Amino acid sequence: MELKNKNILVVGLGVTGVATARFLKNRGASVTVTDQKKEQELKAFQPLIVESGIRMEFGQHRIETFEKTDIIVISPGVPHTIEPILKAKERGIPVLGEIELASRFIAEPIIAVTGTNGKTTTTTLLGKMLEDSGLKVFVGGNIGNPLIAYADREEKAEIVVIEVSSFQLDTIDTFRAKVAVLLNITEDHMDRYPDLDAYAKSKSRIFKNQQYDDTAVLNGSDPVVRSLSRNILSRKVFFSSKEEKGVTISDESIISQENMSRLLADFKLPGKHNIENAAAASLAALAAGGTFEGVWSALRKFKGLSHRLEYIDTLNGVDFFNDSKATNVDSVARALETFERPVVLIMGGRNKGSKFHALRDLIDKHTKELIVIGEAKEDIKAELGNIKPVETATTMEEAVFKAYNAAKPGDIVLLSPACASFDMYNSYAQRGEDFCRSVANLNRTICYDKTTA
Ligand code: UMA
Repeated sequence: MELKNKNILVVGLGVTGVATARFLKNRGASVTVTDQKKEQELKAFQPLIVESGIRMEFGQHRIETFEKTDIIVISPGVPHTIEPILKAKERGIPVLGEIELASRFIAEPIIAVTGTNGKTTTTTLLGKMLEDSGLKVFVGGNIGNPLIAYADREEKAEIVVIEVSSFQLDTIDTFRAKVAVLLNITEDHMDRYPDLDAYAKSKSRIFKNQQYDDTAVLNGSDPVVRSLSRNILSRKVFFSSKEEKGVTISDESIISQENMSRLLADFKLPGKHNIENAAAASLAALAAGGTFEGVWSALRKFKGLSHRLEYIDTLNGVDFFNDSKATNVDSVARALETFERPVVLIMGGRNKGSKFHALRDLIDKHTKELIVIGEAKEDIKAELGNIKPVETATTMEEAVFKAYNAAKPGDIVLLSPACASFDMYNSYAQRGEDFCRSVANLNRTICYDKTTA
């Protein structure tokens, strides 16, 4: 693909926009970046491209800019259905996503992971399995490290492992994954897709362009994933979770059932969903050239990731868990199913069009009280309020304090919001850190009360 002297418009100035603009500039393109936010709101990113002589248009998207460019590259957070993009497409201007552009400049095999939940855990674990198998690996994508940054660097890996979101899959064209993993599909991002069907179709694009000698790793316990698998051309390997710990696999050409059980027996993270993630990562790693020993070594060492059912502390017998990454209803369901002791649940944030009432049975079975925060608090109250007591809080500090007061020794306080964080924070990570800070402050208050009593 020739980029030299082409006028290229990059839409969205986040981590992807910065990396894309630099990549294009390094290949001799004439680059403009546009973002609907005002310049003051882009202070974190704007200085990163200012030195490279890249033009910038902030505060709005000008249709003329879109129409007089040769190629448009969009960031994942930019819907491909906004008016200026539709108008440019009508004029025949190519519109590519960053993953599509990057993949055209990557010769190494790409292993891609998608699904509604568990993507980051599976991608990270898969990367470690391949590393422990002795391979040089790049791990990136939706995990926070754009693929285009890898395409831009000189030092190459032997294999590329990426987490891909539905937003990124919406704008692929020739992108081909040597091994593609689909973990699960439940409702999410209903503020961007008209219905579950449209969202699922977008996820299934991960298999687009796969050939007979590629591999698809699929969750056989997920009915939506199963129904999507019919049209896949590549070798299909299903893993299905069992009632007791473990999975069954549909095709033993990658690993025998017995050896898969041996691997999973040494995996420590709690919950059926984590067993599914570990099985998917193991199958993908082995299909991509990883060794049994490498997979086993990574499974044994893996301690999980921050903000995903992460144990924080125990205060007077109450255990605190940070699950800030649970930004949809299904991930809260998975978290609740993991606990047998009563849970005081902190939920809320920015509603992504979720149906909170789908949690009614689990809330009834596992929780003793709900503490609701953020923009979605009234929606949550309306849908779940008549099952268990609900209190509202305006800050995380207040939510943690109220949750602790509602709990008894042996209970669990769980932050698992079922919402995006953007009403109160820049990211789910910042929200999780605020939760951890609030737990630490509560600990100090309790200790102080004890010493002064
Ligand atoms: N913007 C416009 N016009 C629009 C819409 C947005 O200019 O019509 C601008 C916004 O004002 C903003 C910029 O686009 O300044 C943001 O773009 P972006 O959201 O793509 O930001 P990045 O920092 O590049 O982050 C993206 C992914 N973000 C999203 O998908 C929303 C990151 O995933 C990803 O880590 C990163 O690229 C690197 O690949 C985040 C995420 O929440 C973590 N992903 C979703 C998820 O996991 O559920 C899909």
